[in-house]
Amino acid sequence: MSVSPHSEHESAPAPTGPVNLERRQLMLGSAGLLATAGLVGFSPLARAQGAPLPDYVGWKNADALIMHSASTLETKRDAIGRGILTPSDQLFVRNNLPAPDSSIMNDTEGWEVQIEGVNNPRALSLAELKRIGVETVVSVLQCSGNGRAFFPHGASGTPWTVGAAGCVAWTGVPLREVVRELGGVVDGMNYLTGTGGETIPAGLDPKSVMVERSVPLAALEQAMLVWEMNDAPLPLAHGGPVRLVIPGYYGVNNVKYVRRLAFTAGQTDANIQASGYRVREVGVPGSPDQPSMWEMPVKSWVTSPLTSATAGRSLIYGVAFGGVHGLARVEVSVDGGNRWAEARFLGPDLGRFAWRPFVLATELAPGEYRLVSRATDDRGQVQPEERTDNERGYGHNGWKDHGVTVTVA
Ligand SMILES: Nc1nc2c(c(=O)[nH]1)N[C@H]1C(S)=C(S)[C@@H](COP(=O)(O)O)O[C@H]1N2
Ligand SMILES: [Mo]
Repeated sequence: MSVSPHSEHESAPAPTGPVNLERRQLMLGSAGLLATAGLVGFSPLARAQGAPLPDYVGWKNADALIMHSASTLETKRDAIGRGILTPSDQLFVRNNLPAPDSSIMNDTEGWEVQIEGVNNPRALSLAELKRIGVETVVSVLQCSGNGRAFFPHGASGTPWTVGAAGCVAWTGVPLREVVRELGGVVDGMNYLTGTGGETIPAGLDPKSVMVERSVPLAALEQAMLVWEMNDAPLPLAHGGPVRLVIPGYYGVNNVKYVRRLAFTAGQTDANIQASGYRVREVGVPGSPDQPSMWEMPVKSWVTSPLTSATAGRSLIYGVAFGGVHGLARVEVSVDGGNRWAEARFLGPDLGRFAWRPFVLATELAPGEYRLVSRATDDRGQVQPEERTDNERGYGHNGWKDHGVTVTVA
Protein backbone atom coordinates (compact mmCIF):
# COMPACT_ATOMS: atom_id res chain seq x y z
CA MET A 1 0.00 0.00 0.00
CA SER A 2 1.34 3.38 -0.96
CA VAL A 3 0.99 5.23 2.26
CA SER A 4 4.57 6.40 2.37
CA PRO A 5 4.98 10.08 1.64
CA HIS A 6 7.78 9.11 -0.74
CA SER A 7 5.65 6.84 -2.84
CA GLU A 8 3.41 7.63 -5.75
CA HIS A 9 0.17 5.96 -4.94
CA GLU A 10 0.98 2.82 -6.86
CA SER A 11 1.75 -0.09 -4.62
CA ALA A 12 4.69 -2.36 -5.31
CA PRO A 13 4.30 -6.05 -6.11
CA ALA A 14 3.34 -8.20 -3.14
CA PRO A 15 6.54 -9.61 -1.67
CA THR A 16 7.29 -13.23 -2.42
CA GLY A 17 9.99 -13.93 0.12
CA PRO A 18 12.24 -12.56 2.82
CA VAL A 19 14.58 -10.86 0.37
CA ASN A 20 11.77 -8.97 -1.31
CA LEU A 21 10.26 -8.18 2.03
CA GLU A 22 13.46 -6.45 3.08
CA ARG A 23 13.61 -4.59 -0.18
CA ARG A 24 10.01 -3.56 0.22
CA GLN A 25 10.62 -2.23 3.70
CA LEU A 26 13.51 -0.20 2.37
CA MET A 27 11.35 1.17 -0.40
CA LEU A 28 8.65 2.13 2.04
CA GLY A 29 11.24 4.07 3.95
CA SER A 30 9.69 3.12 7.23
CA ALA A 31 7.50 0.15 7.97
CA GLY A 32 6.98 1.80 11.35
CA LEU A 33 5.09 4.55 9.61
CA LEU A 34 2.54 1.98 8.50
CA ALA A 35 2.28 0.68 12.03
CA THR A 36 1.79 4.19 13.40
CA ALA A 37 -0.92 4.82 10.85
CA GLY A 38 -2.64 1.57 11.79
CA LEU A 39 -2.32 0.28 8.25
CA VAL A 40 -0.29 -2.86 8.77
CA GLY A 41 -3.08 -5.25 7.89
CA PHE A 42 -3.82 -3.17 4.82
CA SER A 43 -0.34 -3.17 3.35
CA PRO A 44 1.10 -5.56 0.78
CA LEU A 45 3.61 -6.58 3.44
CA ALA A 46 0.99 -9.20 4.21
CA ARG A 47 0.85 -11.86 1.50
CA ALA A 48 -2.31 -11.35 -0.45
CA GLN A 49 -2.74 -14.21 -2.89
CA GLY A 50 -4.89 -17.02 -1.58
CA ALA A 51 -6.15 -14.94 1.32
CA PRO A 52 -9.90 -14.29 1.56
CA LEU A 53 -11.20 -11.06 0.03
CA PRO A 54 -11.28 -8.14 2.48
CA ASP A 55 -14.70 -7.13 3.83
CA TYR A 56 -15.22 -4.09 1.60
CA VAL A 57 -14.96 -6.32 -1.48
CA GLY A 58 -16.35 -9.46 0.14
CA TRP A 59 -19.22 -9.51 -2.39
CA LYS A 60 -16.79 -9.88 -5.33
CA ASN A 61 -16.26 -13.06 -7.34
CA ALA A 62 -12.89 -14.23 -6.01
CA ASP A 63 -12.52 -16.78 -8.85
CA ALA A 64 -12.49 -13.98 -11.42
CA LEU A 65 -9.90 -11.87 -9.59
CA ILE A 66 -6.19 -11.83 -8.87
CA MET A 67 -5.55 -10.34 -5.45
CA HIS A 68 -2.27 -8.41 -5.55
CA SER A 69 -3.01 -6.86 -2.15
CA ALA A 70 -6.04 -5.94 -0.08
CA SER A 71 -6.32 -2.75 -2.10
CA THR A 72 -5.42 -4.01 -5.57
CA LEU A 73 -7.62 -6.65 -7.23
CA GLU A 74 -7.19 -7.43 -10.93
CA THR A 75 -9.73 -9.04 -13.25
CA LYS A 76 -8.34 -12.27 -14.72
CA ARG A 77 -7.79 -12.05 -18.46
CA ASP A 78 -10.09 -14.98 -19.19
CA ALA A 79 -12.89 -13.56 -17.03
CA ILE A 80 -13.55 -10.77 -19.52
CA GLY A 81 -14.23 -13.12 -22.44
CA ARG A 82 -16.87 -11.62 -24.70
CA GLY A 83 -18.07 -9.08 -22.16
CA ILE A 84 -19.72 -5.89 -23.33
CA LEU A 85 -20.09 -4.67 -19.75
CA THR A 86 -17.85 -5.95 -16.97
CA PRO A 87 -19.99 -7.48 -14.20
CA SER A 88 -19.48 -5.43 -11.05
CA ASP A 89 -18.35 -8.45 -9.05
CA GLN A 90 -15.52 -9.02 -11.54
CA LEU A 91 -14.38 -5.40 -11.92
CA PHE A 92 -10.86 -4.55 -10.70
CA VAL A 93 -10.40 -2.50 -7.55
CA ARG A 94 -7.63 -0.09 -6.74
CA ASN A 95 -7.36 1.97 -3.58
CA ASN A 96 -4.53 4.30 -2.69
CA LEU A 97 -5.76 4.61 0.87
CA PRO A 98 -7.99 2.33 2.91
CA ALA A 99 -11.58 2.72 1.71
CA PRO A 100 -13.71 4.82 4.07
CA ASP A 101 -15.71 2.99 6.71
CA SER A 102 -18.81 1.28 5.33
CA SER A 103 -20.91 3.48 7.64
CA ILE A 104 -20.69 6.20 4.94
CA MET A 105 -23.19 4.03 3.02
CA ASN A 106 -25.80 4.26 5.80
CA ASP A 107 -27.20 7.54 4.52
CA THR A 108 -26.23 7.74 0.85
CA GLU A 109 -28.88 10.38 0.05
CA GLY A 110 -27.37 12.67 2.67
CA TRP A 111 -23.80 12.43 1.30
CA GLU A 112 -22.64 15.92 0.39
CA VAL A 113 -20.35 17.14 -2.35
CA GLN A 114 -18.94 20.64 -1.84
CA ILE A 115 -18.90 22.45 -5.19
CA GLU A 116 -16.43 25.35 -5.43
CA GLY A 117 -15.14 27.62 -8.18
CA VAL A 118 -18.67 28.25 -9.44
CA ASN A 119 -20.58 31.51 -9.10
CA ASN A 120 -22.87 30.13 -6.38
CA PRO A 121 -20.71 27.64 -4.50
CA ARG A 122 -22.46 25.28 -2.10
CA ALA A 123 -22.72 21.74 -0.86
CA LEU A 124 -25.17 19.48 -2.67
CA SER A 125 -26.48 16.27 -1.16
CA LEU A 126 -26.93 13.18 -3.32
CA ALA A 127 -30.69 13.69 -2.98
CA GLU A 128 -30.29 17.18 -4.48
CA LEU A 129 -27.94 15.97 -7.23
CA LYS A 130 -30.54 13.42 -8.27
CA ARG A 131 -33.06 16.20 -8.84
CA ILE A 132 -30.78 18.19 -11.15
CA GLY A 133 -30.50 15.68 -13.97
CA VAL A 134 -29.62 12.14 -14.95
CA GLU A 135 -27.73 10.37 -17.71
CA THR A 136 -26.18 6.94 -18.25
CA VAL A 137 -22.77 6.74 -19.91
CA VAL A 138 -20.75 3.62 -20.64
CA SER A 139 -17.02 4.06 -20.24
CA VAL A 140 -13.82 2.10 -19.79
CA LEU A 141 -12.26 2.40 -16.34
CA GLN A 142 -8.56 1.64 -16.65
CA CYS A 143 -5.71 2.12 -14.19
CA SER A 144 -2.73 4.09 -15.49
CA GLY A 145 -0.53 1.14 -14.59
CA ASN A 146 -2.52 -1.44 -16.56
CA GLY A 147 0.11 -3.39 -18.54
CA ARG A 148 2.90 -2.46 -16.11
CA ALA A 149 3.91 -6.12 -15.77
CA PHE A 150 5.16 -6.01 -19.38
CA PHE A 151 7.80 -3.34 -18.72
CA PRO A 152 11.20 -5.01 -18.54
CA HIS A 153 12.79 -2.48 -16.17
CA GLY A 154 10.64 -3.66 -13.26
CA ALA A 155 8.62 -0.47 -12.79
CA SER A 156 7.52 -0.20 -9.18
CA GLY A 157 3.81 -0.51 -8.52
CA THR A 158 1.19 -3.23 -8.89
CA PRO A 159 2.23 -5.60 -11.72
CA TRP A 160 -1.09 -5.43 -13.58
CA THR A 161 -1.26 -7.24 -16.91
CA VAL A 162 -4.55 -6.46 -18.71
CA GLY A 163 -7.13 -6.70 -15.92
CA ALA A 164 -6.87 -3.28 -14.29
CA ALA A 165 -9.61 -2.33 -16.74
CA GLY A 166 -13.31 -2.88 -17.25
CA CYS A 167 -16.27 -1.40 -19.08
CA VAL A 168 -18.97 0.06 -16.87
CA ALA A 169 -22.39 1.72 -17.28
CA TRP A 170 -22.42 4.75 -14.99
CA THR A 171 -25.59 6.60 -14.03
CA GLY A 172 -25.48 10.06 -12.54
CA VAL A 173 -25.78 13.72 -13.36
CA PRO A 174 -23.62 15.42 -15.99
CA LEU A 175 -21.41 17.85 -14.10
CA ARG A 176 -22.14 20.64 -16.58
CA GLU A 177 -25.80 20.54 -15.50
CA VAL A 178 -24.75 20.91 -11.86
CA VAL A 179 -22.52 23.82 -12.83
CA ARG A 180 -25.33 25.50 -14.73
CA GLU A 181 -27.52 25.15 -11.64
CA LEU A 182 -24.82 26.90 -9.59
CA GLY A 183 -24.36 29.86 -11.92
CA GLY A 184 -21.53 28.61 -14.12
CA VAL A 185 -17.78 28.28 -13.65
CA VAL A 186 -15.96 31.31 -12.25
CA ASP A 187 -13.87 33.08 -14.92
CA GLY A 188 -10.21 32.11 -15.15
CA MET A 189 -10.54 28.54 -13.98
CA ASN A 190 -8.58 25.97 -15.99
CA TYR A 191 -9.00 22.73 -14.07
CA LEU A 192 -11.61 20.58 -12.45
CA THR A 193 -10.27 19.26 -9.15
CA GLY A 194 -11.92 16.37 -7.29
CA THR A 195 -11.12 15.30 -3.73
CA GLY A 196 -11.71 11.83 -2.32
CA GLY A 197 -13.51 11.31 0.97
CA GLU A 198 -10.98 9.09 2.71
CA THR A 199 -9.89 9.86 6.23
CA ILE A 200 -6.18 10.71 6.18
CA PRO A 201 -4.34 8.39 8.59
CA ALA A 202 -3.02 10.23 11.64
CA GLY A 203 0.63 11.22 11.47
CA LEU A 204 0.74 11.62 7.68
CA ASP A 205 0.90 14.86 5.76
CA PRO A 206 -2.48 14.99 3.94
CA LYS A 207 -0.90 16.26 0.71
CA SER A 208 1.34 13.21 0.61
CA VAL A 209 -1.49 10.67 0.52
CA MET A 210 -4.80 12.34 -0.27
CA VAL A 211 -6.53 11.42 -3.49
CA GLU A 212 -7.06 14.80 -5.14
CA ARG A 213 -6.80 15.04 -8.92
CA SER A 214 -7.08 17.89 -11.39
CA VAL A 215 -8.10 17.44 -15.01
CA PRO A 216 -8.32 20.10 -17.75
CA LEU A 217 -11.57 22.07 -17.76
CA ALA A 218 -12.36 20.62 -21.21
CA ALA A 219 -13.31 17.40 -19.40
CA LEU A 220 -16.42 19.19 -18.15
CA GLU A 221 -17.91 18.16 -21.49
CA GLN A 222 -18.18 14.54 -20.33
CA ALA A 223 -17.63 14.60 -16.53
CA MET A 224 -20.35 13.05 -14.36
CA LEU A 225 -21.18 12.70 -10.68
CA VAL A 226 -22.43 9.11 -10.50
CA TRP A 227 -24.39 7.10 -7.96
CA GLU A 228 -25.11 3.93 -9.95
CA MET A 229 -22.87 1.40 -11.61
CA ASN A 230 -24.25 -1.27 -13.96
CA ASP A 231 -27.82 -0.38 -12.92
CA ALA A 232 -27.25 -0.86 -9.17
CA PRO A 233 -26.36 1.61 -6.41
CA LEU A 234 -22.64 2.43 -6.53
CA PRO A 235 -20.92 0.16 -3.99
CA LEU A 236 -18.42 1.55 -1.49
CA ALA A 237 -15.55 -0.33 -3.19
CA HIS A 238 -16.16 1.62 -6.39
CA GLY A 239 -16.67 5.00 -4.79
CA GLY A 240 -20.17 5.06 -3.34
CA PRO A 241 -22.14 7.06 -2.37
CA VAL A 242 -20.96 9.42 -5.15
CA ARG A 243 -18.07 9.23 -7.59
CA LEU A 244 -16.59 11.59 -10.14
CA VAL A 245 -16.32 9.87 -13.53
CA ILE A 246 -14.36 11.41 -16.39
CA PRO A 247 -15.12 9.12 -19.35
CA GLY A 248 -12.06 8.50 -21.52
CA TYR A 249 -9.60 9.46 -18.76
CA TYR A 250 -7.38 7.08 -16.78
CA GLY A 251 -8.75 5.54 -13.59
CA VAL A 252 -7.02 7.82 -11.10
CA ASN A 253 -9.01 10.83 -12.32
CA ASN A 254 -12.27 9.08 -11.44
CA VAL A 255 -12.30 10.14 -7.79
CA LYS A 256 -14.25 7.84 -5.48
CA TYR A 257 -16.34 8.98 -2.50
CA VAL A 258 -15.95 12.46 -3.88
CA ARG A 259 -16.56 15.09 -1.20
CA ARG A 260 -15.30 18.23 -2.93
CA LEU A 261 -15.31 19.31 -6.52
CA ALA A 262 -13.60 22.59 -7.30
CA PHE A 263 -12.95 24.57 -10.45
CA THR A 264 -9.44 25.85 -9.95
CA ALA A 265 -6.96 28.09 -11.76
CA GLY A 266 -4.08 25.65 -11.30
CA GLN A 267 -3.64 21.96 -10.59
CA THR A 268 -3.69 20.65 -7.04
CA ASP A 269 -0.30 20.37 -5.33
CA ALA A 270 -1.22 17.01 -3.76
CA ASN A 271 1.54 14.47 -4.44
CA ILE A 272 -0.79 12.26 -6.47
CA GLN A 273 -1.00 15.09 -9.00
CA ALA A 274 2.27 16.97 -8.63
CA SER A 275 4.71 14.07 -8.79
CA GLY A 276 2.51 10.99 -9.09
CA TYR A 277 1.05 9.79 -12.39
CA ARG A 278 3.64 11.72 -14.40
CA VAL A 279 5.22 10.14 -17.45
CA ARG A 280 9.00 10.43 -17.57
CA GLU A 281 12.01 8.39 -18.55
CA VAL A 282 13.23 5.53 -16.43
CA GLY A 283 15.19 6.77 -13.42
CA VAL A 284 13.74 10.29 -13.46
CA PRO A 285 11.64 11.53 -10.49
CA GLY A 286 8.11 12.82 -11.06
CA SER A 287 7.41 16.54 -11.40
CA PRO A 288 4.57 18.83 -12.50
CA ASP A 289 6.15 19.70 -15.87
CA GLN A 290 5.81 16.10 -17.14
CA PRO A 291 2.67 14.78 -18.88
CA SER A 292 -0.09 13.74 -16.46
CA MET A 293 -2.15 10.56 -16.89
CA TRP A 294 -5.29 12.11 -18.31
CA GLU A 295 -6.76 11.01 -21.67
CA MET A 296 -6.42 7.35 -22.60
CA PRO A 297 -5.18 6.30 -26.04
CA VAL A 298 -6.48 3.47 -28.25
CA LYS A 299 -5.85 -0.07 -26.97
CA SER A 300 -6.97 -3.69 -27.40
CA TRP A 301 -6.06 -7.19 -26.33
CA VAL A 302 -7.11 -10.76 -26.99
CA THR A 303 -9.22 -12.38 -24.26
CA SER A 304 -9.70 -15.89 -25.73
CA PRO A 305 -8.09 -18.30 -26.43
CA LEU A 306 -5.16 -17.58 -24.12
CA THR A 307 -3.17 -20.80 -23.91
CA SER A 308 -4.66 -23.63 -25.97
CA ALA A 309 -7.31 -24.30 -28.62
CA THR A 310 -8.69 -27.17 -30.65
CA ALA A 311 -7.61 -27.41 -34.28
CA GLY A 312 -10.13 -26.36 -36.93
CA ARG A 313 -12.46 -23.41 -36.94
CA SER A 314 -11.60 -21.06 -34.07
CA LEU A 315 -13.12 -17.87 -32.75
CA ILE A 316 -10.61 -15.36 -31.42
CA TYR A 317 -12.10 -12.83 -29.00
CA GLY A 318 -10.86 -9.62 -27.49
CA VAL A 319 -11.78 -6.11 -26.37
CA ALA A 320 -10.84 -2.76 -27.93
CA PHE A 321 -11.43 0.87 -27.00
CA GLY A 322 -10.46 4.29 -28.24
CA GLY A 323 -10.12 6.13 -24.90
CA VAL A 324 -11.60 9.58 -25.56
CA HIS A 325 -12.32 8.70 -29.19
CA GLY A 326 -14.51 6.12 -30.87
CA LEU A 327 -13.12 3.05 -32.60
CA ALA A 328 -12.69 2.62 -36.32
CA ARG A 329 -11.46 -0.98 -36.53
CA VAL A 330 -9.52 -3.75 -34.91
CA GLU A 331 -7.30 -6.29 -36.63
CA VAL A 332 -6.05 -9.63 -35.41
CA SER A 333 -2.89 -11.51 -36.36
CA VAL A 334 -2.18 -15.15 -35.53
CA ASP A 335 1.49 -14.92 -36.53
CA GLY A 336 2.75 -12.24 -34.16
CA GLY A 337 1.89 -9.31 -36.41
CA ASN A 338 3.08 -10.31 -39.89
CA ARG A 339 -0.32 -10.68 -41.48
CA TRP A 340 -3.50 -9.02 -40.18
CA ALA A 341 -7.21 -9.72 -40.69
CA GLU A 342 -9.99 -7.31 -39.73
CA ALA A 343 -12.09 -8.59 -36.83
CA ARG A 344 -15.82 -7.94 -36.42
CA PHE A 345 -17.21 -5.93 -33.53
CA LEU A 346 -19.50 -7.99 -31.39
CA GLY A 347 -22.71 -6.45 -30.08
CA PRO A 348 -23.93 -2.87 -30.01
CA ASP A 349 -21.82 0.28 -29.98
CA LEU A 350 -22.36 1.79 -26.53
CA GLY A 351 -20.69 5.08 -27.37
CA ARG A 352 -17.20 6.41 -27.88
CA PHE A 353 -16.05 5.83 -24.30
CA ALA A 354 -17.11 2.17 -24.17
CA TRP A 355 -15.01 -0.76 -25.22
CA ARG A 356 -16.19 -3.12 -27.94
CA PRO A 357 -15.68 -6.84 -27.81
CA PHE A 358 -14.44 -8.20 -31.14
CA VAL A 359 -14.25 -11.61 -32.77
CA LEU A 360 -12.36 -13.11 -35.67
CA ALA A 361 -13.31 -16.52 -37.08
CA THR A 362 -10.36 -18.39 -38.52
CA GLU A 363 -9.04 -21.89 -39.29
CA LEU A 364 -6.12 -23.02 -37.17
CA ALA A 365 -4.06 -26.14 -37.96
CA PRO A 366 -2.16 -27.83 -35.12
CA GLY A 367 0.84 -25.74 -34.07
CA GLU A 368 1.87 -22.76 -32.01
CA TYR A 369 0.43 -19.30 -32.67
CA ARG A 370 1.16 -15.82 -31.43
CA LEU A 371 -2.16 -13.99 -31.22
CA VAL A 372 -2.08 -10.19 -31.21
CA SER A 373 -4.66 -7.46 -31.84
CA ARG A 374 -4.30 -3.88 -33.04
CA ALA A 375 -7.04 -1.27 -32.80
CA THR A 376 -7.44 2.02 -34.67
CA ASP A 377 -9.52 4.93 -33.34
CA ASP A 378 -11.82 7.14 -35.40
CA ARG A 379 -9.05 9.77 -35.69
CA GLY A 380 -6.82 7.21 -37.40
CA GLN A 381 -4.56 6.67 -34.37
CA VAL A 382 -3.27 3.09 -34.53
CA GLN A 383 -2.25 1.14 -31.45
CA PRO A 384 1.58 1.13 -31.56
CA GLU A 385 3.63 -2.03 -31.78
CA GLU A 386 5.97 -1.12 -28.94
CA ARG A 387 5.48 0.25 -25.44
CA THR A 388 7.05 3.57 -24.48
CA ASP A 389 9.33 2.81 -21.56
CA ASN A 390 8.77 5.12 -18.61
CA GLU A 391 9.72 5.10 -14.93
CA ARG A 392 6.40 4.01 -13.42
CA GLY A 393 5.21 1.79 -16.24
CA TYR A 394 2.22 3.92 -17.20
CA GLY A 395 0.02 3.92 -20.26
CA HIS A 396 1.15 0.71 -21.99
CA ASN A 397 -0.89 0.27 -25.17
CA GLY A 398 1.72 -1.47 -27.35
CA TRP A 399 0.17 -4.47 -29.09
CA LYS A 400 3.24 -6.71 -29.15
CA ASP A 401 3.62 -7.19 -25.39
CA HIS A 402 -0.11 -7.85 -25.08
CA GLY A 403 0.02 -10.90 -27.37
CA VAL A 404 -0.53 -14.48 -26.19
CA THR A 405 1.06 -17.74 -27.33
CA VAL A 406 -1.51 -20.45 -27.99
CA THR A 407 -0.94 -24.13 -28.68
CA VAL A 408 -3.46 -25.61 -31.13
CA ALA A 409 -3.86 -29.40 -31.07
N1 LIG B 1 -11.04 8.46 -3.50
C1 LIG B 1 -10.31 7.66 -4.29
N2 LIG B 1 -10.54 7.65 -5.60
C2 LIG B 1 -9.80 6.84 -6.42
C3 LIG B 1 -8.76 6.05 -5.91
C4 LIG B 1 -8.55 6.06 -4.50
O1 LIG B 1 -7.68 5.40 -3.96
N3 LIG B 1 -9.34 6.88 -3.74
N4 LIG B 1 -7.99 5.29 -6.76
C5 LIG B 1 -7.95 5.73 -8.16
C6 LIG B 1 -7.30 4.80 -9.07
S1 LIG B 1 -5.60 4.86 -9.14
C7 LIG B 1 -8.01 4.00 -9.91
S2 LIG B 1 -7.25 3.04 -11.07
C8 LIG B 1 -9.48 3.93 -9.83
C9 LIG B 1 -9.93 2.51 -9.56
O2 LIG B 1 -11.32 2.44 -9.51
P1 LIG B 1 -12.05 1.15 -8.94
O3 LIG B 1 -11.44 0.79 -7.62
O4 LIG B 1 -13.49 1.49 -8.88
O5 LIG B 1 -11.81 0.03 -9.94
O6 LIG B 1 -10.01 4.77 -8.82
C10 LIG B 1 -9.35 6.00 -8.67
N5 LIG B 1 -10.09 6.84 -7.74
MO1 LIG C 1 -4.92 3.58 -10.98
